[in-house]
Formats: sequence, C-alpha cells, structure tokens
Amino acid sequence: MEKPKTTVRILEKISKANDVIAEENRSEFLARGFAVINLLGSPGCGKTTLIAATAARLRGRPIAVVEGDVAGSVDAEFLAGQGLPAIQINTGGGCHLDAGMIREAMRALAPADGSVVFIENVGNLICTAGYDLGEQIRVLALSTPEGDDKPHKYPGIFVGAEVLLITKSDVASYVGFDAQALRRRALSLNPGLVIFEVSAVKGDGMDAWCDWLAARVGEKKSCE
Ligand SMILES: Nc1nc2c(ncn2[C@@H]2O[C@H](COP(=O)(O)OP(=O)(O)OP(=O)(O)O)[C@@H](O)[C@H]2O)c(=O)[nH]1
Ligand SMILES: [Mg+2]
Repeated sequence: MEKPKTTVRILEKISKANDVIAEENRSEFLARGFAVINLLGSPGCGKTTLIAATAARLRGRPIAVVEGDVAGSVDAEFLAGQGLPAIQINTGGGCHLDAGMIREAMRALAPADGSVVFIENVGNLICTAGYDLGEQIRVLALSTPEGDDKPHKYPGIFVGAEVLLITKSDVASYVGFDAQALRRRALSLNPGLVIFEVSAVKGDGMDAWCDWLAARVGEKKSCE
C-alpha cells in the first residue's frame, strides 16, 4: 500500500522541479522580448502545417520554432525548408516536452531578441497539459476529424489553454463535425477560451487567428 504514495510524491517532486525551471524560462523569455507559444494537440492534427501557415502571415518580428517529437526530425527539416530557424527535440519515447528540454533547446536555437517562438509539443492530449514550459500563450489545436466530443474525454487540456484552434475546418462537413457542439463543450470547461476555426491548407479563418495573435504578442499588424 506504501508504494503508490511514494509514486505520487516522486511525481509531485518532478512537477515542482519543472515549475521552477518553467518560471526561469519565462523570466528569460520576457527579458529577451520573446513571445513563446506552446502548441498542443493530437498527432496529425495539423500543428506543423499551422505553424508554417501562421509564420507566413506574421510580419514584423523574427520567428523561430522548437519542434518536439518522440523521434525523427521531419518537422524541423520541413520548417527549415520554409526558411524558419527550427530545432528538433526528440523525447526518445516521452509523451511531452518539459521546461528543461525547452531551456536547452532555446540555448541551442538562440532566437533573435524579440522573436515569436512556436513550440510544437509532442502529439498528445494528456501529458502535455501537465507541463508548463514557461510559455506566455498556450494554444490547443483540435482537428475536425478527431470529433467534437473531445472536451468530455480530455478536459484538462481544454481547461489549461488560452486559445482553441479548430483545425482542418475545410473537411468538417465530410466527417460530421459539429463546431457549435465543440464550442459549447469547450466553453463549459473554460469560459474564457478564445476559439478560431481555421484551415491552414485553404486559408479559411487564418487572418482572424493571425490578427488575434499579432495583437496578443504586441505586433502592430501581421496578416495580409
Ligand atoms: N484538409 C486539411 N488537411 C490538413 C490541414 N492542416 C494539415 N493537414 C494535413 O494533415 C496532415 C498532418 O498535418 P501536420 O501538420 O503534419 O500535423 P501535426 O499535428 O504537425 O502532426 P505530428 O507532428 O505528426 O503530430 C498532413 O497530411 C497535412 O497536410 C488542413 O487545414 N486541412
Ligand atoms: Mg508536426
């Protein structure tokens, strides 16, 4: 019976240690004028496509990307090919990024002062929600093929997000996705949630999202 209590204490310690580093990261990011966005969502929900499409619309500030995946570097390579400074973290099986990984990656990436930095977290709707990375903005991407019932099943990630991007809006009608039901369910968990419906591929909704983001990170004008 003692073992589960010990496990809980160890997890609490890990969580507290992460929070300390996350606060150090946040101070450092503020001092450097970074706007850091932690992008969460399921595998394949469109995170990398969204970062590329958003970066293409942001004007006036340098942009850099920290990519998190269990293995491989295809996303970082893709973004570098789009002209974005990008660095890949491999968690080697871990289901989330943590603040220590971000500290190391940011030192290696060395974004220019004042950069907007996107962190693409590991595709996961559970573990990623529990780790503060020191970001200023937490964005959850949920794609229409995943279904409008997800707030019922993964409430924690909806509660912790500032923004919900309903991605792949262009295929919503093909997969029976009810955007109003999703909005209702998400807002019942987090009434302050800012919600956009976007298609990074077709461009629908991207101006509204980018205008909001530009204002949030203190840019005068972003989208065109
Ligand atoms: N129809 C449609 N497809 C999209 C959209 N955005 C992304 N996709 C497609 O969805 C697939 C996954 O997109 P990614 O951007 O790689 O998704 P991801 O969340 O970064 O994936 P992981 O990094 O593997 O978790 C690709 O085939 C994209 O072309 C969209 O707005 N509409
Ligand atoms: Mg990706």
